[in-house]
Amino acid sequence: MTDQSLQDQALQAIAAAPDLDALQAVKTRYVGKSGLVTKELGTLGKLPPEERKARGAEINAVRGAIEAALTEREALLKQAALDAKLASEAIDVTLPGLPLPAGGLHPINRVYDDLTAIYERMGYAVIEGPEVEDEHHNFEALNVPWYHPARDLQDTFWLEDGRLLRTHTSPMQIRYMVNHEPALKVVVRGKVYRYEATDATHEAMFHQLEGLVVGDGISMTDLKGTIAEMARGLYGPTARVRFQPSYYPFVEPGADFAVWWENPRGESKWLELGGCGMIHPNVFKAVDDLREAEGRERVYEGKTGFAFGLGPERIAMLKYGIPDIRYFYANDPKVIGQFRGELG
Ligand code: YSA
Repeated sequence: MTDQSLQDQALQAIAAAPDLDALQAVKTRYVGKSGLVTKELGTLGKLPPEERKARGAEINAVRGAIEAALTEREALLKQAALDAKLASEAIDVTLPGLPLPAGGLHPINRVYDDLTAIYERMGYAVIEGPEVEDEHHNFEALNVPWYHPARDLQDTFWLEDGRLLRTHTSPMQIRYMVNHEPALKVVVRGKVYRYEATDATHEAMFHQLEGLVVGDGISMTDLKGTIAEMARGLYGPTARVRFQPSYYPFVEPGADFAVWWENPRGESKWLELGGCGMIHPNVFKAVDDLREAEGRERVYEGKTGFAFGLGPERIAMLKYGIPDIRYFYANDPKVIGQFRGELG
């Protein structure tokens, strides 16, 4: 092969090399240790000395041309590889972002918000209170002495220091009256705890809404009107309420109340919501005793008032079609994921 055709062949192969690996193969084939051009240089030793210089210059010219083409092609391919990498990693800042899953209000908070809105419209203050209570506020001051059988109705989680997890929101009646003078209207929202076996409608931790109204000349009629107004707020203007006599030591008389519940699918039933009644004089006396012990005036003797307590879980179960109370607190994304955004 002539020098010229060797050079032409090499330059063609260089120009045709599609990437750096292919170019490296071409380099090895022509100017590598045992490449075609290198081999040609190896033949110089066999020439007569006077021809060597000229022949050496010729082969080196071919080698120089090939190496120059290799360098140029290598720079080109490197740039192309870099351009391709940059293009593949480019970020299109005009593309819309990935949607982030939005949180939502827990069904119990939704029901609480509905209930408190109803009571705020009627002029009630909305408060919360401590979940760790003492025996006096949870039982004694509510006319439930230690020997009273009603204590068994609310099995208690006791703490090692003698305090307890409140079994209902009623102790806040006492705390609020000790710190406020009548007339007053207040609702309490918060968690309560009972040491009891759980089933589809009973949990060891659940919620209550407690209402308390104290003033002069407050009667059972006011209580019934208030519960009826709440029922209308929850279930519309034709909502019906039922009262049945019941016993709670802190009220006299006491009652349980239920609301007639129906949904568009034609299901309906009496929904037992909670207990209520006219505040027992012993509760007012216990409040005045606590006030006196704190150096405050006794102001509750001779006052009248009513109270009620209900469980929002029952309302939420029916409203959202949740068949088991335990779903509320199991944190299963399949359940709570349905309460994202603003539904219901
Ligand atoms: C009664 C009279 C008043 O003047 C003031 C308040 C009350 C209510 C009283 N403190 C009380 O706790 N009554 S209760 O034991 O019957 O509970 C009230 C409501 O809480 C029940 O009607 C029910 O809706 C709910 N509840 C009770 N135990 C529950 C529960 N919800 C879920 N799991 C449980 N284990």
